Amino acid sequence: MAQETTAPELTEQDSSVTDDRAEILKGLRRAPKVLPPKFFYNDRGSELFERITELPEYYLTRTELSIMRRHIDEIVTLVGPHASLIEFGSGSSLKTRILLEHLDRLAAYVPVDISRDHLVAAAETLAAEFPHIEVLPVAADFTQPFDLPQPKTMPLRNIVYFPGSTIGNFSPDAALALLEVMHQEAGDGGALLIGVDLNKDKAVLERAYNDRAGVTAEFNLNMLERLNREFGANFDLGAFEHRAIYKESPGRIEMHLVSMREQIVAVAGETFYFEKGESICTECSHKYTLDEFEAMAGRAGFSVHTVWTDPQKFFSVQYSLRR
Ligand code: AVJ
Repeated sequence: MAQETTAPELTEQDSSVTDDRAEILKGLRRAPKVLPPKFFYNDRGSELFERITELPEYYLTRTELSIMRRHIDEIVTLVGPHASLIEFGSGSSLKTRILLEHLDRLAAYVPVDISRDHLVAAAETLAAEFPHIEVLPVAADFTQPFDLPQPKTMPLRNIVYFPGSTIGNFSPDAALALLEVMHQEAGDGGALLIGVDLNKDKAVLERAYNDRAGVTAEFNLNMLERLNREFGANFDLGAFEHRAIYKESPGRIEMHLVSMREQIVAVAGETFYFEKGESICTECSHKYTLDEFEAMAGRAGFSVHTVWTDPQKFFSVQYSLRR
């Protein structure tokens, strides 16, 4: 008999509508020019990111996955039964599946993402795969506090989950503010499970973002292609080059698109002048030491309980209790 499937019920936060076009123009008017990394992830960009995660140089995803797999029993024990798992991001990743497979009688799985369509699609897939878990997607900008839906079963505690070292995409100030939102959403007795990429040798980091196969370059340039298609831009993709460089302080990888010549580019009815060698910064990926991250989490009201790392100490998965 065919199993009846009902689409997960979506909660939508009526936050201020974010205007992508205005955000792009604002970034390009700045000196130096910037574009927010969230514009990487159209269909093509998400596909390219998937390929990045499989590159030999890109250690992050496979290392985080192996840490999760190796320590899942301990994670299950720490989380305990009847928790509500609140993922910041829409959670189509393998890491989320590991948790949904193993955690003990989850009261609910609550993915939170601003991209409504992506969120609904991912939630439907997971709800079908895990019919015994109540999936309650929330369409909201998770950098601002949002209301949690009420699961049918009362959760014993909230576990905020933020994998992938996405925290690294936020400046230290913005990361602290985001951890404060997580602290609020975790509530009394709650905890945070987060993936954090660790600071390391410059050569290892620069290789991870300058892969030999050129997939990261394609991923970076795809942002301009997207601007051409969706925002009335006329970037000459052959006149920009991908560059990823490590900056010591604060420890971070910066991804740039460098103009190979002097040129003028139109974007959404506005023109922008580029000097030869001038760049657009498309992403910062901050790398933390364990002490730095502990201090920041501490300021947001979390006490680090357990940190798992790989033998090379490249990446960490951290479990912090809400104070
Ligand atoms: C998804 C933000 C963790 O910063 O490593 C990968 C994105 N950018 N290669 C990262 C990314 C270039 C990635 N995060």
